[in-house]
Amino acid sequence: MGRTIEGRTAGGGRRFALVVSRFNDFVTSRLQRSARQELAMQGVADENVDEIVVPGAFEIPLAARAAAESGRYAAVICLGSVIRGETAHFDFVAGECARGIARVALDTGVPAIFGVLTTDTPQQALARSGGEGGDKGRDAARAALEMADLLDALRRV
Ligand code: INI
Repeated sequence: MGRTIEGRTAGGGRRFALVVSRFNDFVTSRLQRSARQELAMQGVADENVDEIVVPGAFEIPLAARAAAESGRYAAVICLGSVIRGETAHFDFVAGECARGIARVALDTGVPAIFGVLTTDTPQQALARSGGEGGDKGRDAARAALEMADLLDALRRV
């Protein structure tokens, strides 16, 4: 049998970017706090986490791309909240955001993590940002740590 190659979440020594959208900041501030807490728990020093603020989820991919292309970060963690109840163009904003983030990762080779909640209601968004429905900010940080480590491991194979 061949090898199993899997990333670990221990993050000491690596730099990370958080791209956080201001729209629905009653949710995105919770995602940001959880992501930062998780990075710290896993050994990432506070000064190794840069935060980039954008107006809304639609703008996340462009800022994420610039961060990824800078070569400074092991991964870019994208945090946003798109709520269907508040916009007729939910599908455009959420769809373009998701597609754009995926493209950043594939085009640059730097993990770009989709920590964007897409929900029908504000209540669902709150529940999934550290409430009874889970914690997307923490999960996004863990995915970033794992993918950064996995890509390093794959370079060594
Ligand atoms: N941006 C969000 O991040 N979440 C939303 O729910 C949202 N709504 O409801 O419209 C939203 N719109 C703004 C959009 O992301 C852009 O900032 C704007 O269209 C300017 O390009």
